[in-house]
Amino acid sequence: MLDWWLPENVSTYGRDIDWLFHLIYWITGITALLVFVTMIAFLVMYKDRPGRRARYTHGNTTLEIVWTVVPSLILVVLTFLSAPAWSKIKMQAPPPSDFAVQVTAKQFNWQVTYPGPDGKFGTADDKTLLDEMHVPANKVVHVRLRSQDVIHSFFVPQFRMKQDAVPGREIMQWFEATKPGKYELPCAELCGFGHSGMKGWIYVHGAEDYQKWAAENLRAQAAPAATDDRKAEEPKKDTAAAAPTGGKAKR
Ligand SMILES: [Cu+2]
Repeated sequence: MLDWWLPENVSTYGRDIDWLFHLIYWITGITALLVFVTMIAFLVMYKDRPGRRARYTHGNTTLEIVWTVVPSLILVVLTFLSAPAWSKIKMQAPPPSDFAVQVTAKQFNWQVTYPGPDGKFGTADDKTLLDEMHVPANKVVHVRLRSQDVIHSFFVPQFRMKQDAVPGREIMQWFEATKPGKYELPCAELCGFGHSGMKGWIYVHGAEDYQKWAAENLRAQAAPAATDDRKAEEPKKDTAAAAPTGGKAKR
C-alpha cells in the first residue's frame, strides 16, 4: 500500500526490508495522528475562558506507566520481527557465489575492482573501474567493501542495501539484483567536502549482456595489456597521492 513511497525494489531481500519499513511507518504514522488529534482537542477543550481558573496537577502515574510500557513492548516486538531479515542479510555468511568485486571507497569516489581472469584480487590482472560497477542480474554478488581514508557508506536504494565502509577493515556484503537497469550508488555518510558528489552507478545486465560487457571490458584489455592497466591506474594513484599533500603537488 505504501509501495509508491520507496524506490522500486530490485533485490531478492528487498521485500524483507520493505514490509518492516511499512509496518514502522504505520505504527509511527498512527501514533503521530493520535498525538496531534489529542493535542488539538485539548487546545480547544482547555482554552482560556472567562471565569476559568488553571488547575495544578502532578500527573497520572498509571498513564505514565502505560505510555512507557506500550512503546517499549512495540520496540521489543519490532526487534524480534526484524531479526530474521537482519540475520539473513547481515549476520550470516552470504549465499555462496563465484562472483566477487572489491569496492574501495575514497574521498570522493568508488573504486570497483574485478579480480581479472585469474579470479584473485591483488594481482596484476585486476581491473579497476571508477564510479561504476557492472554485474549480471539474478546472480549473488559478493561485495568486499573497504575504505581508503574515512568512513563512507555504500548505499543502493533499489537494492535496499546500505553498509558503512570502514578504514582498516574489509566488510563482506552481498546482493542479488533481479532486474537489469542502471542504479544509483550514492555515498550515504557525510565523508568530507565532496561528499554530495560521491556517486557511482551500478549497471545490472542480463546474463548475455554481462558476458558481452565482461569480454569487452575485463578480459580483452586485461590480458594483452599490462600497460593499459597501468595507464588506467596511474591517474587514480595521482589523485590519491595528491589528496593528502594538497597544495604541494609537484606538477
Ligand atoms: Cu563518502
